[in-house]
Amino acid sequence: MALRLLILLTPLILLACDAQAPALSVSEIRVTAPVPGSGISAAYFSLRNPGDVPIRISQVSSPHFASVEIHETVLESGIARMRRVDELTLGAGERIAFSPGGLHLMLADLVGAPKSVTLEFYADGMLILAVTAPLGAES
Ligand SMILES: [Cu+2]
Repeated sequence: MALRLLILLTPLILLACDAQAPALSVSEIRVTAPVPGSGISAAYFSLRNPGDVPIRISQVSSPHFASVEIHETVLESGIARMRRVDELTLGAGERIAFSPGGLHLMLADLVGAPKSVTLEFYADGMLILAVTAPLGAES
C-alpha cells in the first residue's frame, strides 16, 4: 500500500519541482518613453508559459522605476479606464499579449536617465525572469 502511494505521488513531486523554477518567456518587448510631465511609461510584450504547469505572476518590478503595476484597460460605459491587476495566471502553454488598449505594464517614476530598462517578473514571490529592453523614443 505504501509503495503504491509512493508511485502515485511521484508524478506530483516532479510537477512540484517544475513549479519551483517555472519557465516564462517574454518577446516583442516595447517600452515607451516617459510621457513628458508625468514620467509614466508603458511596457508591451508577449508573455508565454512554455511549461506544463500554470505560472502565477504575483509581481513585476524594475530597478529603473519606483512603481510597476500590471494594468488592464477596460471599457466602462464606452469610456476606457485602467484597472490594476494584482496577479495574472498563465496556463500551461498559454500566451498573453500585453498591448495598447489591453493588458500593459504601467511604469512610473523613472530612476535616473537609463537608455534601457530591466523588468523583473516574480511568480509567488520568487524572481523567475529578468529582461532588459531599450527605453523607447516614442510614447
Ligand atoms: Cu495603465
